[in-house]
Amino acid sequence: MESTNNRRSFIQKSILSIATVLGSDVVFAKHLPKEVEILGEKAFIDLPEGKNKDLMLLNDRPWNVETPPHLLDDEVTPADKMFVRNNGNLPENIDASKWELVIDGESAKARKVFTLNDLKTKFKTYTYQLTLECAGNGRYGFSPQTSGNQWQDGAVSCAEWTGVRLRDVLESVGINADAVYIGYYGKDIHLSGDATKSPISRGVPMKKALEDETLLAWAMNGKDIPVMHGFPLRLVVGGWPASVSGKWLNRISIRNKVHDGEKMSGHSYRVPSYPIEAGGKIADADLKIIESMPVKSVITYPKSGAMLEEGRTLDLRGHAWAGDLEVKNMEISIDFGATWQKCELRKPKNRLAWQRWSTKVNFPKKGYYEIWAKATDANGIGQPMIIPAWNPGGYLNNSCHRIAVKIG
Ligand SMILES: Nc1nc2c(c(=O)[nH]1)N[C@H]1C(S)=C(S)[C@@H](COP(=O)(O)O)O[C@H]1N2
Ligand SMILES: [Mo]
Repeated sequence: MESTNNRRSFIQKSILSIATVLGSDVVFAKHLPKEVEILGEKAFIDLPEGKNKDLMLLNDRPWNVETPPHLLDDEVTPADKMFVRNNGNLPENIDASKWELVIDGESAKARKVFTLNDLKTKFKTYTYQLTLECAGNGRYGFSPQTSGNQWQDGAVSCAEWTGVRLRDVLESVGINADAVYIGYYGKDIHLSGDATKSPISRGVPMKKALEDETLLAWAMNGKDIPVMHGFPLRLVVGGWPASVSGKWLNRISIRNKVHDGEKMSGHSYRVPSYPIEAGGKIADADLKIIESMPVKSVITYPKSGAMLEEGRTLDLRGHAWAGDLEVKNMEISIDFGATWQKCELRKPKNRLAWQRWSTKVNFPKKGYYEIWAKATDANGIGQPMIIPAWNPGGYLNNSCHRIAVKIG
């Protein structure tokens, strides 16, 4: 208590003596009750350059910014509305003309270095629309709260990525029969500034690495990848936790064991291999690495809080995705899950792209309603209506997205 009081009186004093915030006068500083802290500088932090102003800032060191669901309404997520999840600081002095990608590792037949130009000219180019969802999306829903960014519903994107197949590049180097995993390394900087440490270095098993849609991409939505999202080269692995899609990519190791890079162990991107009680403890050995993401959906129109005239039909829409699988059914409910109405559901543009869904809703009378959305994957597994299994990292909350609307 005492230290808080000291801090408060310090702030109070500094207001009265300086009476400015970011060079502006705190005009009514003398009226501020002693126990109240001014909101101050933190209210004036800008979003990263080029981002839509309605994105939500979770952290600026490192950048963590999420997209409110109604801003995910585009079929292909544009750069200005794409969530940002950085574990470290941005790389400095990026020079695409000198950028190199090293392929190495115990299970690589050789160590080879590729320039961006090598990648662009020596291999066939592919474009896929790929869903990238942070495994911690929805973390805010868990109770007790788990540490990490308290993402709500918007740490997901589905942009169009252009590049070469990781498979083609790895095969040109040569893969030994004992290969188990690939691990990526990027050029971003550890928050401590320590150049020997990597903020994050994750990977996927060979089977996922060698899929058609796993890309080494240099373009997003037909343009250079924005710096925030990995310029000039990014690994893009759709349907799995977005943390395996390494940004500012400069090395891939073909490993003869499960990759042991930063954030591959402990609670990072791992969940209990058997259910535990909320807040419970579990040994590291009983945590397993998250692979394909679970089925999920989002309502992108209207925005929660919409007011509609009585008697009007509402056009409702959103997206649904299911990790490595396709979504096979989409339903909505306006009566808290008592009954469900089937929606139209489009095929994905390609494997691992989200699917557009839409429907028309009529409301029986005026009043307050919630619209709940539920997707079911090709294996018949649907989204839970309430928060799924608690886990120490707060991952994989794929419960139904809901919005509130008022009629009349
Ligand atoms: N090099 C590097 N790659 C990274 C990260 C990072 O911090 N550094 N964050 C990962 C995580 S946890 C996520 S969710 C996605 C976020 O991608 P985005 O910021 O392009 O939306 O990038 C992944 N790739
Ligand atoms: Mo993430």
